[in-house]
Amino acid sequence: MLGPFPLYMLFTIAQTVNINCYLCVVQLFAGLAETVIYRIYYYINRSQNGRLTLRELKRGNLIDAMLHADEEEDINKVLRYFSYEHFYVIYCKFWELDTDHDFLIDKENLIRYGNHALTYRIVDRIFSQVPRKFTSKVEGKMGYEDFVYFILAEEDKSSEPSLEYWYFCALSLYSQGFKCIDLDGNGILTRNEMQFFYEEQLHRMECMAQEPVLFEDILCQIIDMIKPEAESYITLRDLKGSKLSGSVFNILFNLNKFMAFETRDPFLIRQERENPTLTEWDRFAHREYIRLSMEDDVEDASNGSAEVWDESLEAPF
Ligand SMILES: [Ca+2]
Ligand SMILES: [Ca+2]
Repeated sequence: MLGPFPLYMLFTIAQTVNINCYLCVVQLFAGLAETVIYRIYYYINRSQNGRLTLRELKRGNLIDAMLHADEEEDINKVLRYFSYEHFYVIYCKFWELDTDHDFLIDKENLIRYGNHALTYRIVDRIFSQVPRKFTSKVEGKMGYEDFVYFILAEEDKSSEPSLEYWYFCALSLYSQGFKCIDLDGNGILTRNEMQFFYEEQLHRMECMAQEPVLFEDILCQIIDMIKPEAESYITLRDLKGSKLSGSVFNILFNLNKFMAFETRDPFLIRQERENPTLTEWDRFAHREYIRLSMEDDVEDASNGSAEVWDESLEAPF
């Protein structure tokens, strides 16, 4: 399906790394190709049956992305699917959590994601395989493919596949028709369901001696943000019609992002203003790539030079 493109990428990568490190190139290439494929399927294979149909291909932007990759000399400028930097961020995030490096992540590993941003309740739902059945064959553990789906859903919350991950999963090979935050699976998000998730956020705020925002207040805020057709519950259609649906998910189960939203984090607001065409995912990947590169003690982290690629290889590979 990807045609000659991976070979082109291999050639490009091979030019930028130490000639003595062929194994690194092969491992890097395998991880990169795998990640690109999972990203394509996450966004385009909406039926989640593991097979791309012609209709899905036409509706998606894969062909455009491939043409872009063919014309663009700097692969990192091809933000849809093929960016090396995006792959590097995903891979390093997985590597950081997978402390014993057996390529599997358990519940305790995932709870550390994003500086312990997520609640136990939502991590429980993920490990109950409600949003998506794990492809890992090891019970209670998430594999790399499962992690790619998770991180894209977590960091690109306003995109449609993410809405479906957190709220609604179509009946398919990888899901069982259940819904992640729609606890009773009746297709609507009620006050009780929101309260169930928010309770843990409230408890965490109290533990951190932060001034808690009471559920009644937060419920008014959510209704105000989403403006649902019916005031007593929220439907998938309501969420799809609102630009703030991602923030509602953060209110319910990601404390750090909820706090950033409540305090109107000026850094995030400036980043949005500077690059209004970028997606939430693009901005996250860009921030994290710079952070990871600095951690690797790379001097010129932001210009995508050959030295960056070379040094980067030393981390997970
Ligand atoms: Ca592990
Ligand atoms: Ca429900």
